[in-house]
Order: sequence, then structure tokens, then C-alpha cells
Amino acid sequence: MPDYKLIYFNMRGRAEIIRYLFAYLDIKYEDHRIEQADWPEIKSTLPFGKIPILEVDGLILHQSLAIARYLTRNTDLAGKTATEQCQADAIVDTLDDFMSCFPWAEKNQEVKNQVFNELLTQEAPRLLQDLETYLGDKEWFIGNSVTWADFYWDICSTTLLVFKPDLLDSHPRLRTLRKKVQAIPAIANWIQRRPQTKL
Ligand SMILES: N[C@@H](CCC(=O)N[C@@H](CS)C(=O)NCC(=O)O)C(=O)O
Repeated sequence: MPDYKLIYFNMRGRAEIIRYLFAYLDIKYEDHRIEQADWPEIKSTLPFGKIPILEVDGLILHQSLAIARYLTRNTDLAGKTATEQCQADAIVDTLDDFMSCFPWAEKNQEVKNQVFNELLTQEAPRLLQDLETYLGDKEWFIGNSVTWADFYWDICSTTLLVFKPDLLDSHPRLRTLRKKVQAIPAIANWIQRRPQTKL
């Protein structure tokens, strides 16, 4: 087994999908959380100046979703067939498109609040409706077993709920899917022992 070191801030953020995968796949890794104050110096040493990165026996991998795909390769979490894999990727990308619209690093709090509010009240309803329709009465988003798309839904929605606690009030199936992911023993265990952070 390679030596894995995950480097990110002390947040769930874009590293959390990687942490879910390590937990579910029962792979040992170092969850290295850096201080904001140390970031400028570390940034200058990184190939693309962004985190998360995953060091695999010292080799640096970047881009959270590329790393997630690397970890799910040859596992059912990726989807069991080529079409299921495409569907899982597409749900992840759909969620990621939305999460990437948020101005996470905006310094002007008023502007930040306004854009967050617009996205959560005007854009989110269509996305949530589409996700609920896609899920239908299935147990998981894709096929008949859990994939990393279900994990990503749980992770993204946990963060969105911080800003809009009633977000899923009219989406019972999406709430049930969150509960199912959070009830998977390895995930439940990780959620219980992970550092508590807002994001
Ligand atoms: N698409 C990239 C985004 C990477 C990214 O923007 N990371 C942010 C933290 S979430 C970062 O490094 N911010 C600090 C900076 O840009 O200096 C991924 O998913 O890994």
C-alpha cells in the first residue's frame, strides 16, 4: 500500500470527498491540516499553488476530483459499468458546477452574502428538483449500490445546509439519501471522529 499524505486546510471543503473515500475503502493516510498562516509559504512550493493535494509515496497529485477518481478506480464506488461511471462522474460534476459558483474567498462580506443568498434561493431549487427527479425512488443516485456521487451529495449538501438550514425541507428523498450515506458504518465512524469545522 502506498504512503498517502493528504494536505489541506483544517476544513471539510474540497478534501472531504478524499477523506470519505479513504474511510470507506479503509485506507490509512495522514490527514495533514495546515494553518492559514503557513499557507503562502507552502503555496509557493506546489506545482499549481492549490490544495488539496495528495502525496503518494512523495509524488504530488492535485485536483480533488481527479484524486477521488484515482482512489475509486477499480472499485464499485466509481460505478459498476462504463455508463454508470459516466453517470456518477456527471452527478459529481453537476454538484461541483454549483459549488464552484459560490464566491468562497470573497473579502467583501456584503457582496458575499448577497451572492450566497441568490444562489441558495434562486439557483438551488432547480438543481435540487432535478437531483430529486434523477434519484426518483432509487436507493442511490446510480445503479443499485452506493457510489462516490452519493458521497459527494452528502458532503456538498452538508455545507449548503450550513448557510440555508431549510434547504431540503421539501426534498425528502434527498434527505433520505444523506441519511443513508451517513449511516454507512465507515462513514458514520469518520463523521463522528473528524475535526468539527464549519465548512
Ligand atoms: N478544482 C480544485 C480547486 C482547488 C482550490 O481552489 N483550492 C482552494 C481551497 S478550496 C485553494 O487552494 N485556495 C487557496 C489559494 O488559491 O491560494 C480542486 O478541486 O482541487
